[in-house]
Parts: sequence; structure tokens; C-alpha cells
Amino acid sequence: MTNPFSNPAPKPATQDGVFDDSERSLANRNSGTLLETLALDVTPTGAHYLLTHFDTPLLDDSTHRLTFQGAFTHPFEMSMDDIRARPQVTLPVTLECAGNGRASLSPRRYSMPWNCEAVGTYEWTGTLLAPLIAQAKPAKDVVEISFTGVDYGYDSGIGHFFGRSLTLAQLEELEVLLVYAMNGQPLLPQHGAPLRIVVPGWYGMASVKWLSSIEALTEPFRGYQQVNTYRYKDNDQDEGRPITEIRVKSLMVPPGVPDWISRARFVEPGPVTIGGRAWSGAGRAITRVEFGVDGIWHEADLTGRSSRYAWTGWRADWQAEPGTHVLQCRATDETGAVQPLDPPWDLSGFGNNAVQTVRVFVGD
Ligand SMILES: Nc1nc2c(c(=O)[nH]1)N[C@H]1C(S)=C(S)[C@@H](COP(=O)(O)O)O[C@H]1N2
Ligand SMILES: [Mo]
Repeated sequence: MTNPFSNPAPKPATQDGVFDDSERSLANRNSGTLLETLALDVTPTGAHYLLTHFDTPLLDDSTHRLTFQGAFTHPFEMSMDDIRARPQVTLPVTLECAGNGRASLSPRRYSMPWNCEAVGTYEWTGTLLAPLIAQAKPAKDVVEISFTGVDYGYDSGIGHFFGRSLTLAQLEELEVLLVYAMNGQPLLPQHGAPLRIVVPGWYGMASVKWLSSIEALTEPFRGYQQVNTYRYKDNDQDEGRPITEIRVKSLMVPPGVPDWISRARFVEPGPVTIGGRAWSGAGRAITRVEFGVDGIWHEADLTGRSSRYAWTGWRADWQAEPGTHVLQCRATDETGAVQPLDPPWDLSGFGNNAVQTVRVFVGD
């Protein structure tokens, strides 16, 4: 058996035309998590994925203010020092972009072409939001609270600040954090400095970065990022269903060594330990991970999670025989939800939690 890496098939011929400029610039601005860091419970600082729609605001910690406004009975304003003086909480939370996995759906929407790398786990430090909302006292007729960042831009001709909302009922269930630090250091600018929220158990779009205002609303929020996108849709006529909790999913650390361009994997024959992380939304525990070799599934061992909202480690032993193999992983959560083999259809490629497939060549 010849090693295809030392005697490779020719690279695809140089082709006419360039990648589409919009897809290229999105891909360059929004980096993915390095899959090799799936070996760790906490993603190293700087290796976590990024998704920013507009430009990264560069804000001054010493002058930044958070306002509680709108239909609050006791509206107020806080400085960053006020926020840091509140009781401090540190919580590892797995964030995943709702568009993660979009690249394997066809036809495709012009958007960030994620393969599978838009997921990561930082230890977020901040303070619980709920007591501050209680202090501001929503008026009797309040139905939702909106969260708005200072980043402004256009989507489909509509100019808007990035903003999202949660209903009062959702806020009661979710342990939303007002976050000013990550992995023991101040938030990096690209992750929302000086202040963001983290909504544990939900896809990433809810975790508004560069947060400047929290508004109590007596009507449902109509912001672009709430109503014009982040909805599961079958087709263009479908009014859609809002995207909320993360779906059950798992990934593996790419085994062996890669080929630079194709990212194909080369593994030495013999015993190999395969591992990775598995997660689900809303604090749901992972109860099972299966490791697939050429379509045959084996039980993997679970190595635990560092918080209710953080991914769970898994590992499996594999006797690598010479040849090419297809490796897969498939997680099940405590509700019995299991990853599908094929991507669930969505018009914008949202919520793709299909099993990951990694092709490896085993040889000397
Ligand atoms: N203000 C603001 N908040 C935002 C976004 C944004 O573009 N602007 N992107 C959202 C999306 S879609 C995701 S997936 C997460 C990504 O967080 P990260 O870049 O810190 O990983 O931030 C969310 N919060
Ligand atoms: Mo996202």
C-alpha cells in the first residue's frame, strides 16, 4: 500500500476565476476554532472561533456605560467598575455558531462558509444578569428585554445595531451572564470587550458582544438579527421558527498528521486513541458518544464536563489497520436526541448537527 502523502495525486489544476469576494472576506475575518484544541476542556485564548457581522468596535473600558432603559420602573446606568464590583461568577460555556456546518449544505446561502469549526469553550467571568434586571424592575406590561451592541452595519439594505432579545420567561430559565473576562483575562476586543452577554445553552447569536444597552419592551423586539435572520426556514416563503437552543453534536480531534492543502489525515498503523468533545443545548447532559469506523459503531468513553453548559470529553481506542478509513462520531443527549447522519435541511444552513466524517489513510 503506497502512502498517498508521499506520492500524492496531482493537486487540482489551477482554475479560472477567483473565490467570490464576499465569501472570501467573511472567511478571512471569522476564524474557526483550531480543531486540535478539541483535546482540551477549555479552548486556549485566541483559538476560539469568531463571528462578527460588522466591524469590531474598539471601546474604552473607563468610559463605557451599560444603560438599563425603556419600560423599567427604576432605569439606571453602570460603569465597568460598577459591574466588576458585583458578585463574580466564572462559568465554562460552550458557544456554537448557529451556522456551524453550513458549508455541507447545497444549495447554499451566501454566508460564512463554516465546515465544523465554529464551536469553542472559554471560561467566562462576569456577574449574573437576573438580579440587575430585578433591580431595574420591568414595568407590568413588559414582555421582552433587548440587548444591543454598539456595532452598526447593513444587512439586505437595513441598517441596524446588532441586537437580540429574550422573553421574561426565557430570562428566568437561562443563566445569562454579563461578561467582562475570559480565561482569566479581560475580554479580547473581538470577543466583545469590554462587555458582552453569554447565554448558556443557546446558539451564539444570542450572546451579544459590545453590549451598551438593555431595554425593557412592551412589544416583541423587531430588530433585524431577531426577526430577519436566525430562523429555521424550509424555503423563502416559510416565515420560519426562531433558533434557540444548541442541538446535540460532537467532533473529534483530527487524528495523525495532515496534508497541507487537502487536510486529509495520515495515521501510523497500530493502537490509536481518538478523542474529542460532545455537547448539547440548555444544559442537557451527553449520555453517549459512539465512534464509527467504516460504518461500524463502537461505544466511546465519556470523560466528563466542567460545567452544565460545557462540552463533555470522549475517547475511544482504535486499532488502525493499513488502508483508508472513514472515522465518525455521534453523540446522544439525556433526552435521547441523537445526531443525524445527514444534515437537516435549512435554507440558510442553520443548526447542522450531522455526524462528522473524517477520512484517514493508515500506512507506514
Ligand atoms: N454585537 C454583536 N454580538 C454578536 C455578534 C455580532 O456580530 N455583533 N455575533 C454573534 C454570533 S452570530 C455569534 S456565533 C457569537 C460569536 O461569539 P465570539 O465571536 O466571541 O465567538 O457572537 C454573537 N454576538
Ligand atoms: Mo453565529
